[in-house]
Amino acid sequence: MTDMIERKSDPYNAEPTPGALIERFLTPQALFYVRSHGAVPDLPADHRIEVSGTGMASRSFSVEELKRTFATRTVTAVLQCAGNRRTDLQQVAKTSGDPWDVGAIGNAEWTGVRLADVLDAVGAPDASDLFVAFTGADEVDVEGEEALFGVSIAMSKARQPDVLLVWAMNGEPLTPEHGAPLRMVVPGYAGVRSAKWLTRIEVRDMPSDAPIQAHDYKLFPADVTSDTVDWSRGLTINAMPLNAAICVPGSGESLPAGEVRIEGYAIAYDRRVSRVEVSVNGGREWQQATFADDPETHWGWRRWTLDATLAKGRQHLVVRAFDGAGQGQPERPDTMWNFAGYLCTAWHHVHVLVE
Ligand SMILES: Nc1nc2c(c(=O)[nH]1)N[C@H]1C(S)=C(S)[C@@H](COP(=O)(O)O)O[C@H]1N2
Ligand SMILES: [Mo]
Repeated sequence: MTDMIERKSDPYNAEPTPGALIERFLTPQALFYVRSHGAVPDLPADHRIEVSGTGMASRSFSVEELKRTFATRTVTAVLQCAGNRRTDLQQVAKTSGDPWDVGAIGNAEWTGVRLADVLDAVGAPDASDLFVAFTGADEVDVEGEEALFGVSIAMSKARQPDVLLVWAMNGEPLTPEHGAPLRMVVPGYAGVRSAKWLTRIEVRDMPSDAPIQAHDYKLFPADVTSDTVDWSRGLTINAMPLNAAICVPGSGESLPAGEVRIEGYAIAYDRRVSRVEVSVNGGREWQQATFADDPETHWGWRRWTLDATLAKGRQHLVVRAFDGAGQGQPERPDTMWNFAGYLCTAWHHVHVLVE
């Protein structure tokens, strides 16, 4: 697909071109970034999901049984990889991880059943010190450690009504690369917690000890490197921070002089985006952008536009967003550099040539 930029061929990892990403409020599956740590498993239509845990009987459900047993719920939510915009951190200094630009994010309408309903049906205890772990059918390699994909979230998040076991995206069945036949969607959290190819849900008194949970997707200060890292001391990346990016025009593009429409996205999750500002002179002066979307839930993104007049020459565009508490984004990526290249939320810059 020409609108997708491959970041790794085996396993296939790709993001859409920024221009294609920003065309629609709901990102079509074919344009939705793919982040897979291993090969896409081939699961049968009657695949069963096992639910078990401390102090409860174990039970299994096919996707058909889930549909029949529980109320269907649809939620519009952004899914964003913690490595989105890693290229901006890699300009500060080398990091590990694939070089995602601004497209390791998408906004979709997810349909499934509430994890809370499934937990209630199997008699899972609702204690705040418990965790819910998810296992995928894919074998992954984390720094030489081979294991099934596994992650976990706290019971308090697991019981939020928008946390779903999902079989459809934008009203279509999930495609294999996005997790068919069933995946988790944990709105507001880093994409990694939304396990694809779900095979097992387990209530535990500890977080998952799978390598993806224990030895990956953690945030460290700048003085920690891959050689010195003690994974037990990192911040587990769950709730995602405020972010914004310019998608049109694209970085390095040549444009005719005159009026140009600048477009992009902003996302603040729980706090909702309150304002987006764009500069066409490298951050000296700012203009307020107009929102193109006003989603019903705060999990959805807000695309924005700004019509500006650009003079001939090299021009430097910048965006920054503010959340519902009036809090903005940090200015520079060097203040947030970390060796694995996670959570780049600095003001986003795009350089263009106006002719
Ligand atoms: N089983 C499994 N689930 C997974 C992954 C994976 O490699 N295997 N990748 C995670 C990561 S890091 C992200 S960002 C999202 C990406 O979902 P997508 O490929 O549908 O965009 O899925 C998550 N769930
Ligand atoms: Mo991710």
